[in-house]
Amino acid sequence: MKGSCNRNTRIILHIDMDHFFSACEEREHPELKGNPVVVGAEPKQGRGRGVVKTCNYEAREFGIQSGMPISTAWRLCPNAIYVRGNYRLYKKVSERIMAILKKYSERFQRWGLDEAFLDVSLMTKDFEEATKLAESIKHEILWNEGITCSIGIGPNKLIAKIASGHEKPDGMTVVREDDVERFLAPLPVQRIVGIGEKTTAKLHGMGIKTIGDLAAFSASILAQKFGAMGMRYHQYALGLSESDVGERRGIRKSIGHECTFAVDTDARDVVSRRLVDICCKVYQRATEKNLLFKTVTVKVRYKNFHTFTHSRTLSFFTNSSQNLRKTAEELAQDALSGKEKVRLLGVRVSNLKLAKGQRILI
Ligand code: TTP
Ligand code: MG
Repeated sequence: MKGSCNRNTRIILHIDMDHFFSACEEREHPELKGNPVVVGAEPKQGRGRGVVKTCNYEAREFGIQSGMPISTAWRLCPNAIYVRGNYRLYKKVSERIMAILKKYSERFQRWGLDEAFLDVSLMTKDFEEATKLAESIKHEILWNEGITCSIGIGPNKLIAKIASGHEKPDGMTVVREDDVERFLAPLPVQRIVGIGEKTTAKLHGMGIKTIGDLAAFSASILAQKFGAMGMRYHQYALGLSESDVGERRGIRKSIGHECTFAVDTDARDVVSRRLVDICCKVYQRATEKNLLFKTVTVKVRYKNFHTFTHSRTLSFFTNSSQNLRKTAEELAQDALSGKEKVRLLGVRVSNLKLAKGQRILI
């Protein structure tokens, strides 16, 4: 490791693999390359159910995107190559990529299967040197694993993460501290991590479309509308984030599982049984990771695609399967009181904490 420098600015890299699942498929089956490839549920000539997990950039040109019903993907591009997921493969490739990344800095944080942060402040003297290091990372991953990634470089995790998504695929975006405001201002608010569909709609209703609009907005009004998160959104819009890079901060903020019924159903016993199965899966994954949870969310998507999510935060952290099941059943009861048939059911636990007492932050 080279000597540290007397800069105050941190230099953080965010590495995000491009179209990860489909890239792994192309790597295993090179004949797929150049064709639109969709990973997800079986399309069954457009009658298939379930969703697109991801797709390569050729498929994205047809308008296909992750989370979309597989039947819509089929309508958009029936000639795409549709593959079911091979999670064992994705996990193996992910582990090898993470091992490569870890060599570059001990300040490393995995973020899901295909993303990671690296703090390279101590080993690079400026952003130019950090860019060279990022180029080496890209080459090493491509050489060893045959897949590309996009890297964002910034003075904190927030900026690095937004930057890595800026020039996908195979991108490299460098945002120095002096450029932060200019870089963020024109971007849509939903590029900020944690601003999802609902918050975006609310912000649009307030006339806030871009990150620049959000930065210029009154922090106290945002706090009135969104509580503590409002203040945080404002800080993020100004490009401010103190969060450190480190495994201790946790690799996930929630654990969930969901499934689409083979046929839409309003049979209460079928839905109830499926809910219990899903709870078991979530419980198993939480205990494997030694996690306690406090918030339970149930998601119900109806035949007409309207989707309701109901959450409850308990007054205590728990890892009890009974607590999970009971809470999920109560939440689902509210959501299943309508007459619509159910298409998809999901359960998620969040507000996680390691059983030994360590708090998991984003
Ligand atoms: P992402 O990094 O969000 O997507 P991506 O790598 O496929 O594409 P991009 O080039 O835009 O980064 O997610 C990583 C993998 O996680 C993705 O390949 C599939 C999986 N995934 C799901 O299983 N469900 C989801 O809803 C999303 C968004 C991703
Ligand atoms: Mg990715």
